[in-house]
Amino acid sequence: MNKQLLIIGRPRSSKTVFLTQFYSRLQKKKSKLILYKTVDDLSPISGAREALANGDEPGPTNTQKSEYFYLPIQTNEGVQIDLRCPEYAGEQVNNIVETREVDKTWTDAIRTSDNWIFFIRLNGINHSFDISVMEISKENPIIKGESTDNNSLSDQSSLIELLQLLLHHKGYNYHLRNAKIKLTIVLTCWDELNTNDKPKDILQSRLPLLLNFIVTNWDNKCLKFIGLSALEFPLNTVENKEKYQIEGPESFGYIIKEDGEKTNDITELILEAL
Ligand SMILES: Nc1nc2c(ncn2[C@@H]2O[C@H](COP(=O)(O)OP(=O)(O)O)[C@@H](O)[C@H]2O)c(=O)[nH]1
Ligand SMILES: [Mg+2]
Repeated sequence: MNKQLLIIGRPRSSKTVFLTQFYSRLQKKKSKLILYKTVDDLSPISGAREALANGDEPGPTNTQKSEYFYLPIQTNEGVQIDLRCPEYAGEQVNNIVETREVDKTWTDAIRTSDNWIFFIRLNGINHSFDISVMEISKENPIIKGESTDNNSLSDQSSLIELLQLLLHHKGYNYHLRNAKIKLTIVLTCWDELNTNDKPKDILQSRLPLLLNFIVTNWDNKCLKFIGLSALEFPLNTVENKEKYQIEGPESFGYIIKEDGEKTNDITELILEAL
């Protein structure tokens, strides 16, 4: 079986950290999935691996860089799956929304993958301009609000727009609910949210419009909502850095399944997305 997984996410949504932690677990055999042969090219994640082993947070992925990270994995039932995860700078995703242009690498990735994993870091989402905070008076007719750039799209609208663009390039028929593409919404950096809620409920409270768009356009059978903390905690204290240096990066990270169950094996995210 040759499955191609497309991980989509804006800059700083934990893509590189996830792929690196995913690989480390596979390599240390601390997972349900295993590698059925060695990985030929580790260069897409080599910088991040080194940083995490030292207890440091990895730097951003080079903007020009766009490569595939190939993982030959096997489930414990013996099913072999070849995963190709594009490893790219998240700015490319921002460019797609801003310019409405999708280059060939991206069009190919969209067309050849029926399993999309959408990474959303809720803490990095900016709030849309809220008309209720506008203050206009006779003395001061200028709008006062949180945002000075009222014409830019809110992050929530951008995410919807992005999904629409991807569906368009996939050749999606808008009259039907999508039952062909499996969409897994992953709320990343879950540790930052300090919550016991289920992933879908959090999405409902934080990005209701996006959730509405997704559930109206997708068949329920092809949808999943998962929480992910690939790091488990930020590496901004000496104590946390030391945990990584002593126990190894692969000892950390967890996912929250749809029913709220927590598991330390982040490779299960891929099983959920298949
Ligand atoms: N607290 C916390 N921070 C994270 C987590 N995953 C990534 N980060 C941090 O967020 C930043 C961006 O992560 P990165 O994987 O490079 O994002 P990418 O741009 O999507 O590849 C880095 O500084 C990471 O250390 C997480 O699970 N929890
Ligand atoms: Mg990256």
